[in-house]
Parts: sequence; C-alpha cells; structure tokens
Amino acid sequence: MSRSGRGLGGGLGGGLGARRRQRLVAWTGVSIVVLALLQSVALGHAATERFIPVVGEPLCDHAVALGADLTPDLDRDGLSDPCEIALAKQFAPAFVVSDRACNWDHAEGRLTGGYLFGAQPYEGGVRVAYLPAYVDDCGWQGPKCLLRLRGGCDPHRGDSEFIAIDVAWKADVAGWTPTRVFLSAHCFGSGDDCRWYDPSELTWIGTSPLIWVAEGKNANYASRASCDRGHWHFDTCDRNQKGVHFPIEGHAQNIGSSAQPFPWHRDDPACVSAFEVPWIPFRESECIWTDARFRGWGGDSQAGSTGYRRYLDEVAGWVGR
Ligand SMILES: [Ca+2]
Ligand SMILES: [Ca+2]
Repeated sequence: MSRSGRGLGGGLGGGLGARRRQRLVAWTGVSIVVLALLQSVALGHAATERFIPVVGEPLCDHAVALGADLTPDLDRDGLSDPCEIALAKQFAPAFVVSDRACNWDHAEGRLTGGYLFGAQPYEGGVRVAYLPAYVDDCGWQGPKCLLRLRGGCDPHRGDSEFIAIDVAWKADVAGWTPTRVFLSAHCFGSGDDCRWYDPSELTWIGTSPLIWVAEGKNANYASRASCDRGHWHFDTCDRNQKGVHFPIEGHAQNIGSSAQPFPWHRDDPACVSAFEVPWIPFRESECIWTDARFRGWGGDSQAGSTGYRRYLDEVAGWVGR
C-alpha cells in the first residue's frame, strides 16, 4: 500500500467482495475526492489478483477480440473495433492530478486536452495505448526554476504524453490481465523516467492503473513519491488530490493504425481535427502519425513540444504495421 503515497495509504486491505467489486468497476472517476481514492486504492490492490472480464456488448473474450471473424475492423489491424473500445474502457488509467495546475479544466473536471487512444494485437494479446494530448505544459513553478541549467520554467503549448498497457487473455479466469505498463515522463530528453513497469509496481483500481501526473508538467509516475523524485526532483505531486479516469467515449478518439489512421474520420487520414474529438475548444488539427510536433490543438510549433510519431514507433511499435 506504500506505493499509493502519503495521504492515500492505510490499513484498508482485505478481501474483495462482489458488491465492492461492482463499485470499483463502476467507478466513473470524475473528480472524486481523496476520501474516495483512499477506499478505491485499498480495494484496488486486491483486484490485481483477478481481473474482471468486459461485460456488455460484445463480450470481448480472446476469440471475439482476435478471432478470424472480425466485425468490423475498419483500421485493419486484426483486432475487433468494438473490442478496442471495450478494452480501452476497461483499462483506462485512473489519473491522480492537481486541480491547481494551469491546464486544469474546471468545466470538464480534467486536464485540458484531446484524449486519444489506440489498440492493436500484440504477442497474442492486445496493446492498448492512451494519448492524453494536453493543450499545455505549464512548466515548473517557484524558485526551482532558477536552478535549471537553461533557466526558466519552460512552459510550452502542446504536451504529448503516452501510456501503454499490454493485456493478455487468462483462460483460467476468463478475463484480460495486464502484463506490463508504459508511462511517459520527460521522454526522449535528459532526466527522463520513461519506462515499462511490471503491473506489480503500480497500484490498481479495479482494472485501471493509478497514475500520478506531475503538476503542470503532466509527466506520469507510479506513485506520489516517484513523482516527487522525478526529473531531479523538479516534478511534484504534492497537491495532487483529484482522481480522474481517462475518458473513452467512442471511435472519434481512436487513432486507428499506421495502415488505416483514423478510419472513422473523413479528413486527412494522418491527422485528427479538433472538432472530431470531444472536449477540445479549438479548431485546429494534429497530425499524430507524422513527424510533426504536437502543437496543442492550434498553437504554434514550439521548442519543448514533441510529436506522437516517436511514441507510436519506438514505444508502441505501430509505425509501418
Ligand atoms: Ca481494429
Ligand atoms: Ca486499432
């Protein structure tokens, strides 16, 4: 329980009863308070032992998700499109964020961004990727900015963060289980903490990994303590108190595949327009399958911002497939 960090720990372990399990799965994650997280985190540990299959239509067991009779598979990746949604919902990260960050959206109750996802077959299972394409990197705050080699707090428009979860089918429990998790934190730069995690390194709320998001910088960590150590202790999660599920509503958010990018959209297939994605108050497009920098849904290309193609290529292995 120590991984949950201070303020979220406690001796609340024990068995996972059916009623509690239902409550966990039904957790909507929209701006719950710390007290709710306290309970969920404690229960989530027990849930790592046995994951609950997707319910509803369709029931995406292994045969349905990756079987020969796919209906439909518009991005032609060999994974049933309805199952892409179902698995993305099932494993949607549970972010612990600070509502003091400059990019906090009070109306939506989440960090401002276009929340995209993708899913493709991987080693007999499925790799699900989450792309919280944030409008802003707020930079750091306070006197520590003076300590930086280049000086300044380095805010910039457009912050491409990336999370991936590999899941495998467990026949003995008839459910999907995570086998590893990737968290982005200052990727492709100095002082990065980007890496794959074993599921046991994270805390789980039902089937959702609990991810600590550094205030303003949006870097992702497995615990509050590791967040506070991040990027030579410049990152902080001291004021993170909000729990927010990564929202999955439909294929408008699905990036598709390299062979069929965004098949659910009618415009430039390498790009996604802001009006096609829920929650984005802008009218520009982002070309995440190209080498272009991610501009924050309508900003200028700025130093500090990076594109998504490198994640899709080097982390997900999806470019050219
Ligand atoms: Ca598909
Ligand atoms: Ca797909």
